[in-house]
Amino acid sequence: MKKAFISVAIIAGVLAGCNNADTSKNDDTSKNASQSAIEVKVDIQTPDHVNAKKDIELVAHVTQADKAVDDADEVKFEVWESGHRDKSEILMGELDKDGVYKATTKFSHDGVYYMYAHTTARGLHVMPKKKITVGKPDLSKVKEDKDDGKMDMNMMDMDHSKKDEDDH
Ligand SMILES: [Cu+2]
Repeated sequence: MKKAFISVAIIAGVLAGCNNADTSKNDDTSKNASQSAIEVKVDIQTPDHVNAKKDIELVAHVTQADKAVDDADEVKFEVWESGHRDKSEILMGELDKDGVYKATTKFSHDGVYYMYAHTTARGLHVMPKKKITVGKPDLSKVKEDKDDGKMDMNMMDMDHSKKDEDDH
């Protein structure tokens, strides 16, 4: 019985997390999940400014009640250049230690980038977003980012009901 309930909580968490840009907002689905589980916090520790053509560590620190979470089901980094969410790159984070998950990437050119740390742990889905400036981009040429917090991928496409609301 317990196992079945946890699966439902995961699905609710995933849908709530990936369809709303602001995950701190409690809608009906996330409310159900949060009653059964203590909040999972994800702190992105990648610097705000990095250099192009260098190995950059994408780092997420996952905690629950101030304790490190070493058993996250998945920490998936999604990185894209501002205005090019359709060309985002996915990198799987691997546990380093003490709840710190890492992946290494390289930015080929200066620009404004965004990343999500899609984290599924303890039956919840949390996905903080962070802006990363690479080098010294010409800000007059940076495309505005139209990301609205939705994941464009396979299973996340299930929830079409939300789409209309979000676009207005
Ligand atoms: Cu997500």
